[in-house]
Amino acid sequence: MFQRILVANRGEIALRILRACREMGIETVAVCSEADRGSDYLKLASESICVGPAQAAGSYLLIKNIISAAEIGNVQAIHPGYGFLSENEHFAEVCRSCNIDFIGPSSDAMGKLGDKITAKEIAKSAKVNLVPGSEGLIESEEAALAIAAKIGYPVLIKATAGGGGKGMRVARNDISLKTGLKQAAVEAEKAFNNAGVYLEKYIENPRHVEVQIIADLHGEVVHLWERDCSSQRRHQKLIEESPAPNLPQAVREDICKAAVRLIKVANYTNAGTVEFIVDKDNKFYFIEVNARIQVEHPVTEMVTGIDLIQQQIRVASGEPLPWKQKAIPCNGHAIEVRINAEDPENDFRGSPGRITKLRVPGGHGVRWDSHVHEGYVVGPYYDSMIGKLIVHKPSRPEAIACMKRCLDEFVVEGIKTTIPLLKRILNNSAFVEGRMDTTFIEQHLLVK
Ligand code: MV4
Repeated sequence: MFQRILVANRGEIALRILRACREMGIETVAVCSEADRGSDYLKLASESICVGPAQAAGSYLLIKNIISAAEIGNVQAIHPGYGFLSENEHFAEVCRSCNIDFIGPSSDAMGKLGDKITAKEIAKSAKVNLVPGSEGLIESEEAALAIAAKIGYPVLIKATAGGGGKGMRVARNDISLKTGLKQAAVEAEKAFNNAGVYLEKYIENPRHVEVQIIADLHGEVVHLWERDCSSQRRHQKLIEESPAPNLPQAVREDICKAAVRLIKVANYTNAGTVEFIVDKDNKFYFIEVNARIQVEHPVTEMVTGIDLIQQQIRVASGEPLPWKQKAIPCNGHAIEVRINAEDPENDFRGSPGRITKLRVPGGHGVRWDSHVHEGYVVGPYYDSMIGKLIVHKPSRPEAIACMKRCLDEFVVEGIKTTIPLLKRILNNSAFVEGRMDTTFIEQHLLVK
C-alpha cells in the first residue's frame, strides 16, 4: 500500500480524497494555487505545496509543477480527482515514466476511450448497442449526406475528441447538415485541436444513464449499478440519483452487464463510468466512457455502501477487488444536488463572494460533501460548485421528501446559489414521477 499520495486537485474532491487517505493511514501531499493558499481543507493534508498562480494553466494543469510537487513530497502515487489532469493521457504517461502510480486507468486505455471513434469500435466488439451512424470519421460532405440518407434525419454531428456535449450539432436536413459539418469541424479544431467529426442518429429527448465500474489490475471488473443524470441544464448536471427511476430491472441488468463487457474489452482499470442514453422505449445506446471518478460518485457510494475513493487507491496499489458482482447491493435510493455559486437571475453566471452565513442541513441519511465554511471566499477562478448535498433513504419518494426538507433548511448568504432552481425541480411533476429526460429542465422550468 502507498505511504504517501499527492492529491492533484482542489476543493470538495481534494477534501474527499484527503479524508479517504487519512482513514487508511496514508500520508498526503496537497497542492494548491495561490488563490487556494490557506484553505481549511488543506489542513487535513500531511503537507501542502503551492504549485502556481490562481490560473489553472499555471498551477493545477501544469504537469511539470505537479510532478515537481510529487518529487518534493516524495509520494508513491497521485490521485487526479476529476477535471484538471484526470483524463490527460500525457499526464498519466508522465507519472508512469517518473515511477509514480497514477490512481486511474493506464494512459493507453484512457487514450483509446478518449477518442470517440475508437471507443465505439471497442463498444461494437463488446456487443454494446451503438446509435446508428457513421462507421468512422466523416471524410467528405457527400459521405455525410449518404449516411444521413441511410439513417434518416435528425442526425447529430459530434467531435471525436469532444465529450460532455461540446461541439455537438443537430442537423434536420441536407442544408443544415452541410453547414453543421463545417461549423462543427472549425469548433472542434479550435476546442480540441482535432477537427474530426462523426454522425449519429439523433435520439430525441433521451435519458442520461451511466454505469459505475471498477476494475482491478488482475482482470476483475464489477459494476456498482447505474445513475440517472438527466436533470441537466446546458450539459451541466444539477441532480443525479441511483437507481435510475422507472428503468425496468431487466434493462438495468442489461445496461450494467454491457458496461462491464466494454470495460473488459478496453483493458480499462480502476474506476470509470460508462455513459448511455436511453430512449422512450428503454432502448439504451453507448455514448462514451468517463475515465475518471465523477462528481456524482457519492450516490453510488450510498446505495452500495462502498467507499469508491478508498477502493480506487486499493486497486491502484495492486489489491484485488474484495467482492464478487452478486455481493454488490443497490439499497434504497440516493439523490445528489449540486450547490453552485451561480446567479439564477443572471443566466446562472458565476456568483463569487464571501459566504457570510452558512447553515448546512443534516439528519438521517444526509451527507454534505464540501470544502466551504462560513467566511470562505468563493473565487472566480474555478468551477462554481461549492458542495454536493446527498440524501439516502429506503425509497425515492422518501429521498425526495428528505432533499426538499434539507433545501428548505439550507442557509447560504453572501453569494447567490442554485438552491431556488433545485427546489423547483424537486417540485416538478416530471421529476417527481421520474419521467424526466435531458431536456425537461430547459423545456419546462423556463430556464434556457
Ligand atoms: C446524444 C444524444 C442524442 N442522440 N447522441 C450529450 C453529451 C454527451 N454526454 C452525449 N450527449 C448526447 N448524445 C445521440 N445520438 C443526446 C445527448 C445528451 C444531450 C444532448 C443535448 C442536450 C443535453 C444532453 C444531455 C445528455 C445527453
